[in-house]
Amino acid sequence: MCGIWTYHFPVKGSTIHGPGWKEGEAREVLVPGVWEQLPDKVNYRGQVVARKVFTTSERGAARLVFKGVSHTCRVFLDGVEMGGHHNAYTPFHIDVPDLAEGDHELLLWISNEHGELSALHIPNDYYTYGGISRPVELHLLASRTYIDRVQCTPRFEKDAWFADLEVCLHNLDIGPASARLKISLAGKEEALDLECAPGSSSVRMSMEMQDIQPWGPSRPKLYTLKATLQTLNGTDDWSDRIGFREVAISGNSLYLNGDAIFLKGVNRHEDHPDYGCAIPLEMIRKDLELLRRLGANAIRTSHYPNDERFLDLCDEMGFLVWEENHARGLYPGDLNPPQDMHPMKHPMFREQCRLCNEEMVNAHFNHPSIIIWGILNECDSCTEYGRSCYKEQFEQLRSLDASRPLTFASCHDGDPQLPNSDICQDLPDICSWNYYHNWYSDWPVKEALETKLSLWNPLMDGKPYMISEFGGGGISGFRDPIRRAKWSEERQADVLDECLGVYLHHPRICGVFIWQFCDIRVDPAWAMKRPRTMNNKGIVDEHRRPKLAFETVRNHFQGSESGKGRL
Ligand code: ADA
Repeated sequence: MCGIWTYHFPVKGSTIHGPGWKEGEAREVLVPGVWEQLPDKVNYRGQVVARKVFTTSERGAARLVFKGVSHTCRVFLDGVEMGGHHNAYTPFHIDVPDLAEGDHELLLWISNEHGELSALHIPNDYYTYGGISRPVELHLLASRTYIDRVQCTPRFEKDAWFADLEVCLHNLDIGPASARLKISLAGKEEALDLECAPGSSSVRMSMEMQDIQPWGPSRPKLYTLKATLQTLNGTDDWSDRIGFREVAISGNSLYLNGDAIFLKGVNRHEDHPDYGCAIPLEMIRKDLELLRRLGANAIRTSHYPNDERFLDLCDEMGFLVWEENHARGLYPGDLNPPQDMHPMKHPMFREQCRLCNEEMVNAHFNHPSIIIWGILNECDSCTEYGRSCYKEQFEQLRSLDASRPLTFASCHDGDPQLPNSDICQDLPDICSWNYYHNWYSDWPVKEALETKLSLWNPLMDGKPYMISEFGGGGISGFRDPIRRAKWSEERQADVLDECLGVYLHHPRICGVFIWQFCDIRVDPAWAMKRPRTMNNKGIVDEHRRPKLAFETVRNHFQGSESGKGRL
């Protein structure tokens, strides 16, 4: 269902509700694609109806799968409202129990407006685009009882690999359905006869494997997991790729398949001047090639779940990923704001986070590249209310996936005895901090780090400790080799040189993530605070042209093979 869609813009000053949408301006957009790719819509914040006509050759059950629509949408099929979704960065689907043969009209009412629709898409230091930003799929179901997904947790025990599976099924009928489930993986076959209850159900099984090659950065071996569900009215099939690897924590170290690892990472936003957040697969691959050339082994999906095609490539190329839910800086500023001024008290905040976490983990569970789940970047981890939100979400993530460590990036690193400081460092498995000591202040990196460690080590309880953001701005092309003035490429390289010289060799640190991969567009509310109205902390510019800092980082990342656990 990718390809040319028509985006209908409302008549100026009106909104798009009801039949009025047809009077609007109609523009062709290649999907995945955001309307900001149209030069005259580059600043459009509003509503659009996206329209696609398609034809089916036979009648039957179907499933419409949307990998990402930015940021809020309602879905209409042949004039009937079928459902909707909030949040641009997680997939959702619409079941169509009985889709007739013939032509169909699919309409998506889409909004990228700020305000009551979304607690998570707020004016921010990145841009919220508008449109169908990730692929759309139409699945014609051979059976009204089908396989929703199979979640595989790899486990290494007594010198053997096991695949612990949860097979999630869905029965569209009102009565139970008898079915025969078959699973195949790495030469092993299992079969099971089931009674599938109406609605959603799941069945668990474990397979002991032979001759498995583990997945890891240097040898990212992938296996295809296949499942079929045979019922009286047809056979549904499903497949995905998995990798056998185990992530563990012991003391203040992070382990992959029993070896201590050090994460040499970069934060990456999904942003490009030609594509917005709807980055084509070839461009994603080019970003990852640049990161491989940099000598990075890890990527943080700041600050939202990423396109699954990015994760597929990370699986294939052996990158390690910290994937996080969608939130940045939901912090009230003063700690006793009026009820409606605390962004985490937006009426939809807790439900939209719950859904984002559930959709992120369920959709991306099998990616071996994801080794850490993160939440709530620089949100309110300083008040009892904020703590209740962090606690609730960590509990939810642990119930969805007990196999991966959890973290969140905090910037509230003042004196823990004072208000406005973080009170949540006991909650995550890994403690992660965003430091900009030698950019937003002139505090020398080593002195700042030792001061922070002396304050916070007792509260981090010996857990792994990462620097999840650090760096500085460099305006692409502003060279100043003598003065090395702020915002010059030389200064940015110096800032990163000082940080990496300390962080890569400190025994208490198990990973670093540079802020950030590329320069990005930001919301107008932030733009006037930043040169070029952009966030210029990329080590490449928005067109992926390396700055001086790129080589500085590469020398550090390539040169830090020494020392325990440096991958
Ligand atoms: C914060 C935030 C990032 C970015 C960064 C910056 O740490 O997490 O999204 O805004 O600051 O560039 O200042």
